[in-house]
Amino acid sequence: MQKENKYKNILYAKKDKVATITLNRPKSLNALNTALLTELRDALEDAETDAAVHTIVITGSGEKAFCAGADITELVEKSPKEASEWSSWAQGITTYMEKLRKPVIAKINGFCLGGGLELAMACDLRIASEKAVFGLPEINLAIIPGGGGTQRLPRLIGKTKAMEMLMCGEHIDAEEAFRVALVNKVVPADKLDSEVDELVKRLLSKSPVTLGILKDAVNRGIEMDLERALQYEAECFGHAFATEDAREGLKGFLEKRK
Ligand code: CO8
Repeated sequence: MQKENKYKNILYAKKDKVATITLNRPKSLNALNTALLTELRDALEDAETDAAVHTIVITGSGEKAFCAGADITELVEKSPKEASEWSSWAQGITTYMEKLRKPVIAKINGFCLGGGLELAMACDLRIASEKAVFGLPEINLAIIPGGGGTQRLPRLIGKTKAMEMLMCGEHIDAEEAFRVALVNKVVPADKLDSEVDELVKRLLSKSPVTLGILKDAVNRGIEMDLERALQYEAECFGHAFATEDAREGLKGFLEKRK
């Protein structure tokens, strides 16, 4: 565990191969302001480049929220040009997280709205407390999502339900989020930590380099036409074979070792 936390808007801890980033503005339900997002980017870069980190967990502080979206007190001041530039910049952070070659888990402990859901959707796996609430309510402010929400939501859950969530701006509960495959699992609030720990344990048993190749194959391939995507999978299959871990994994099976 780090002795000092140099950040003001997030908590960042590294322990047992896991980097945990906690969005930490509980008084505003962990709303994303520029300072928080800048710190998030910095922590993600640290976690990506630290060879001792295998898996990254992102969560929110306090009982109530994972993240209630972009900080509206900051948004209200933006000109159209500034809003567009800020959206591109914030998208860069979610895309960075999606592309970095380590598993990223969203541990969703409460409200997961707007930019908060956009952040969660750029993670690889999402585990939610049964108290969690999801939505892209931007339309209620007469704006639209700008952190990838109009694009990642339909890709994740299909256009029909995504369009409903985007156009009506209503919240859905955790059970509904699971039903539409927006989250991987829903658990009682008091089991959220242990459930994520268990998932992390399962991931830690996998080769980190191969997980990175796998993540890249899925995320890049899904944006290609099938023919090109299958070619890309074959290239990635080759990359996996170039790793020590694959040699050991294949031989280990034949020699009846784990
Ligand atoms: N921004 C700023 N402050 C917020 C935000 C927010 N998004 N959400 C809540 N807060 C503040 C409240 O103003 C309140 O502050 P105070 O105590 O000083 O009055 C405090 O947090 C607690 O909130 P509430 O009193 O409202 O708590 P409730 O339990 O009554 O309601 C809700 C909780 C339903 C979550 C409600 O706070 C709410 O609707 N919040 C706004 C949600 C929203 O509209 N989010 C979308 C914002 S726009 C956006 O995300 C665009 C994304 C752009 C790109 C992002 C890049 C990743």
